[in-house]
Amino acid sequence: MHKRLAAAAALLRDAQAVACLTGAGVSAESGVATFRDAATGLWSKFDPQQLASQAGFAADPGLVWRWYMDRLQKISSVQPNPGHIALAKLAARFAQFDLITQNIDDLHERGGSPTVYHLHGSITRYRCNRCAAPYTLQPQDITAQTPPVCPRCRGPIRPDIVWFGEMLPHHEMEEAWRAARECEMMLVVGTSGIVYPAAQLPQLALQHGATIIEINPDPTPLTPIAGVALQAPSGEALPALLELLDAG
Ligand code: BV8
Ligand code: ZN
Repeated sequence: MHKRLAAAAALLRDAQAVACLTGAGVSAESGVATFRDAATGLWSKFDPQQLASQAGFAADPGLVWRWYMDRLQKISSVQPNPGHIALAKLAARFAQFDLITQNIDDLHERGGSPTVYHLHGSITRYRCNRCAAPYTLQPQDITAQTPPVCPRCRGPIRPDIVWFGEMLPHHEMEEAWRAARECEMMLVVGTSGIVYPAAQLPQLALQHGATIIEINPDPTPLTPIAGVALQAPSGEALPALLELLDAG
């Protein structure tokens, strides 16, 4: 592992433009279940892909609302881990650094990252599922058994995130695709590389001549295109990378 860390640090040392794509794994050491495991405990009998969809919301709005409120309470109760914090510090070392996340939590922001492109939206924002009017969550909504109703059109309120089958936000996609084209190095941290179109970004970076550094304890469909695969938890690998770069 040390040899690979040194190789990754050597590649990053002279880089000017770096991009980073993160997935649920970067928040795992904060205690937030990864998406593949989001259906743990009482949710284990549900398929997250079913719940994270218009069909799932239409079928049982209360169930989906409770699933998100439980995840919101979990996210609000945990802290950014050393991986989030090291990533924010690493970013400051490069002339250009773009952080793109598939995560809906705000742990990158709370870990010190100033600009985060959320390809799949954020659980901190809410909107009407019918008229798309933004909605400010009220304290009583957190424990409600059914979604709040839109003050404007009485439609059901939902988190401002991207469900399966829904389009990704235009601005974030533009920025992420720009970053993938411009970067010399792309860090791919804590993602199973299964969900599209996000999973296309490492391929796009590679096509534009970038080198991919993957940080994931397990191999993924992206591992074969990684120049360096650090098979370790991000909460350990990212601080170790930062230390090597600081050592000069
Ligand atoms: C769209 C918000 C179309 C919700 C999410 C067949 C083939 C190809 C594509 C498709 C297909 N069938 C359907 C599709 C499209 C679909 C898709 O890709 N499906 C997949 C499952 C095949 N994509 C979509 O529907 C997208 N929209 O395509 O629209 C369209 C076109 C035109 C017009 C209209 C519509 C929308 C996708 C976004 C869905 N929303 N999230 C919510 O969170 O509730 S995605 C969801 O899964 C997560 O948010 C996350 O972004 C994503 C992937 O999960 P990961 O982040 O990778 O997490 P995962 O648990 O999978 O893996 C964790 C990894 O971490 C593991 O590798 C693990 O080893 C590692 N790890 C664990 N611990 C650590 C660690 N790593 C480091 N350190 C550790 N400590
Ligand atoms: Zn409405």
